[in-house]
Amino acid sequence: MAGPRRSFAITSGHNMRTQVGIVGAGPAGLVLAHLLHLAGIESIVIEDKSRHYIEHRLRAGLLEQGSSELLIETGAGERMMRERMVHDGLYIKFKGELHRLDFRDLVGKSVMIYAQQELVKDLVAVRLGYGAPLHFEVANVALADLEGPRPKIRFAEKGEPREIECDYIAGCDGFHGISRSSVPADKITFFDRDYPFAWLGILAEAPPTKDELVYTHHERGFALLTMRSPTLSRLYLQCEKTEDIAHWSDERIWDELRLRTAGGEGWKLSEGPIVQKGITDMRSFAVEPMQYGRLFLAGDAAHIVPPTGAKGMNLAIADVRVLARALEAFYKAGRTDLLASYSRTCLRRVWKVQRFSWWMTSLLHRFDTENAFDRRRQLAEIDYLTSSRAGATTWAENYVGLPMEWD
Ligand code: RFL
Ligand code: PHB
Repeated sequence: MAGPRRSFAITSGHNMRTQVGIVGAGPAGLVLAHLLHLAGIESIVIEDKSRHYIEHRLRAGLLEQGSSELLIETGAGERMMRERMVHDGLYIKFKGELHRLDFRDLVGKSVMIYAQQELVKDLVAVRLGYGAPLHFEVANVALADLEGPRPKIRFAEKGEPREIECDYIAGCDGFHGISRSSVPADKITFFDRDYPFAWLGILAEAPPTKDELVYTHHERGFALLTMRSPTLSRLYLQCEKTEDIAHWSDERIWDELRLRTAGGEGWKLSEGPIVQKGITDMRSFAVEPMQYGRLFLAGDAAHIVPPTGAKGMNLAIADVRVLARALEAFYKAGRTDLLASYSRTCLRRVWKVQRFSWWMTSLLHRFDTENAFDRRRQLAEIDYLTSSRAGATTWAENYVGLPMEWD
């Protein structure tokens, strides 16, 4: 492997050169670009959507303590610190009764609500603020020469062909990107699990019903009450996999949410105009290894978890933290050992988070293939987890986020 080279990004005609080429400007690509910049490593980020599109795409909302600390420590968390909503626990509702998991008491940590699109806005502003390259609306992205010392990213920009010659490429282009499919089929193994349901999600102009998230187990299916601000609620309902959103009037959505979350002294679901609605698929998916030649896969490009544990964006941030450290060791000290162990290091954590996301999904959803026995078993497990300190602690420890690197 070639030793470290000086930092430079040259543009000549349609060709560019950089140290790390980053495909995708989601949380993974933008956090990686930021960490590399702080380490004095050049990168070029390319994104196939527009800046407006990625800054308004409604997705995740919950950040683990470790993710938010990373953003704050690296100077990207200024607005987040002002606007975030810190949660020291969460509520579980089952058999119509509310129970609380107190993270602070159990594991001494918290989580926070800060919308993914807001984080993306902050990271785009940080990157453009230091004048680093970020190309939006590129087309026909393709990767080449991944096995050799000078891998390339080819794409079209405003109709013109472009090429970036890199030392390394980070595939941060999400589940539907081109990076993962650039790895030859015999060099990568897929692991996946499909779930027999989906989530219907809404954004409503209504104050949150409770000060923290409410995860609800109900005979009719799972429901989750989360939030984006003191005046904006985000709510999810388990629905059929093949559900057509057109069949869900606002009235029907509120009726179903009321039914599933009902019960308990003084309970009243906070309601308001629905400003957005959509259906989200549920899937568990991972690849091994997360590297091929000089291509490193990170975030949703390498793994997907069902949203029940609120882990996808956090996993993306954990991956790129490992990758940034490995690249820094290479450029500063010529070390290649951390790059060689990137996939192994990430996968140790990825599989623990896969397990947790699958487990929380299995615990709280209604599976039509299961019977009354299984419903009783689920309820007994939730009862155990909310009444045993040992049970509650293991849930809290995973939910607030496992250590970033599992040493
Ligand atoms: P992203 O965010 O998908 O970013 C990939 C970027 O790559 C671009 N791209 C390309 N660019 C160039 N060339 C190509 N050929 C390209 N193909 C694609 C895309 O346009 C995009 O900008 O992946 P990344 O960075 O790995 O981040 C992953 C997270 O976005 C994802 O895991 C989370 O949103 C998952 N998730 C949650 N995660 C959490 O940590 N906490 C949560 O509370 C949480 N809630 C959720 C969620 C995901 C949800 N949906 C919609 C799937 C709730 C929902 C409903
Ligand atoms: C969200 O705020 O969108 C959210 C929170 C927790 C989850 C999933 C989504 O488990």
